[in-house]
Amino acid sequence: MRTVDVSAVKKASRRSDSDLLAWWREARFGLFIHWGLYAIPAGVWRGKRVPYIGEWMMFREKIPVATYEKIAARFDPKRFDAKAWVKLAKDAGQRYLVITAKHHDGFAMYDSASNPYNVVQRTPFARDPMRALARECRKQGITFCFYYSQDLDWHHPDGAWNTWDYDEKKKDPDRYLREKVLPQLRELLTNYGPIGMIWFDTPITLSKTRSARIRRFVKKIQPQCLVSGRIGHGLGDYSLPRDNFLPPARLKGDWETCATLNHTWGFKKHDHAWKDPQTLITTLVDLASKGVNYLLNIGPDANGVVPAPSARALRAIGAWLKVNGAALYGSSPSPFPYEFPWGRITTKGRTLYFHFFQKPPRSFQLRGLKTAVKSVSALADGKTKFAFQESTDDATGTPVLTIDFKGFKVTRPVTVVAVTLKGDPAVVPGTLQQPDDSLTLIGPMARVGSDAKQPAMRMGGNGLTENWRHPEDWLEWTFTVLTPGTHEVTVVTTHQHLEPWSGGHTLRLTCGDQSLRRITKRERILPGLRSEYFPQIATRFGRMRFDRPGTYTLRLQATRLNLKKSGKTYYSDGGMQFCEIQLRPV
Ligand code: FHN
Repeated sequence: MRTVDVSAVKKASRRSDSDLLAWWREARFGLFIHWGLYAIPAGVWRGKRVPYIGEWMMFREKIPVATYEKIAARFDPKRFDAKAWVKLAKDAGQRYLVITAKHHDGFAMYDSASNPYNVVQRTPFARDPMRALARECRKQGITFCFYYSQDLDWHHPDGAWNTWDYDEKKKDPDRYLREKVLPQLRELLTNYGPIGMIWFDTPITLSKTRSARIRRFVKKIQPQCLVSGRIGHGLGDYSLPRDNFLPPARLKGDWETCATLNHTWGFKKHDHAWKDPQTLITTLVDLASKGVNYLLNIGPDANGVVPAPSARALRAIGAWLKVNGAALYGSSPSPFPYEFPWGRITTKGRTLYFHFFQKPPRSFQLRGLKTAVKSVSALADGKTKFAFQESTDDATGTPVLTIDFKGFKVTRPVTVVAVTLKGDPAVVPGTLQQPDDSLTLIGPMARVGSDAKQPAMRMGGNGLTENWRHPEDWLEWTFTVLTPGTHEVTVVTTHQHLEPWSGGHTLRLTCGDQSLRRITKRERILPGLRSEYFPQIATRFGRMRFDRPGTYTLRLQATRLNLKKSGKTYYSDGGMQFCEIQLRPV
């Protein structure tokens, strides 16, 4: 086995902390690979389709260790081709690759000297696929990273969550760390060259001390190696929201959303719910505009074959990135904290990239950009220039940029226009009414307050409210109306689709002398990207009128919270997860 000179790795990588994330920020898009023994049952156990994600088979069916171990004897992926997998990531335009070195089933998919339950010792394949992948990644210029399940381990007697083979009371988490996690991390960090990141996951039972110990251990061996947010206790180098989560707004700090191409991570033969390239490209853009990396997963089958629909979708994203990559790689989020009805914005220095999800009107308006514009051109050909005009809305003083999109050519599914500025981008800070007269009040732009001394509710880093469990707490927005009129008011809340929705709360909305009161009901789920895994549950509240142009203040207070029905889970505090208020002209 090839070993790396650790002192050389350390020396080469002694960079300041802020530089550590530079490659990852530049990358914006990565390939996740879930591959393990679970690819053999592929979602079916003893003739029965097992619900939920494929790699959770052992847990869902409470398969005894002795039985599950036998699957290894059938693992012989004849068509595994490291070069082709890495080439697929390349073709997709992905810049890093994260693969499951050990998932929750405890099986090491690499040559682990410290634990015999691994792919070399227990399978007829008897090779280390990670060696080949590490080599190929280096050759093809992709940053190689490992996924490692540091808490859940259903194989080790002291690992978390196997209570059908092992007595919970006898578990010693420190022994698990000592015997399995740390020795295996040492192997992963010394035998495969420089590792971009260890992607830790599901820190459900880990104490802060143990998370910190694992982090220190990694950094001591490879100081430049990133540690994912799911190391737990906020100790990661960047943050992760829930799986497949698309935030409602731009986030503060560094984030990554990991996502599935169908509904599972590990291969399942009957999951054909493939996302189409249009959805995936739009999601990539949406996330980049909010400062979030996209880590998109494939689950190769037991033979080592990447499902054809996954490969097709990834290549379609790559084709789009070939033309439009300048607007994505190394981009910063939009200077505007909110989404636009027409698409999204990414930023690179003094250039703003407008990503249109549909063809814009010939006379297109952007409100709120304070910096003067130098030029507007199509990204796809770099030649087509568009005329523009800068003005100010008389009544509110809002800057308005009007672009004449004569000759606009659509590139499916997202067309990018580069807007070069004369200075650094600066925008009007509050919420503005959009040219289609709509207004959207998002959580992260609200003031959080309370009739009590201190609000118990807070805005979570992921853009949703946390701990909204007290009727004294409220959110308040100030926004600017340019075109007076009457608006239909809708409140949108959400939940993770497999967990209970916290609804039935009585909410009061007040704006000047207007007041609306309703109970949140699942009246309809808004269509769109975000709803697939986090249904956007809309409740209509009635109408509000804004009689004159100018600024308004609106307060949202939950006067009665219905918390009995909404259960707390490992992830959710059971309170109302508020997304936004939509004000739409009638
Ligand atoms: O339980 C795991 C799951 O199997 C999968 O690995 C995902 C990927 O983000 N992480 C956990 C659930 O969040």
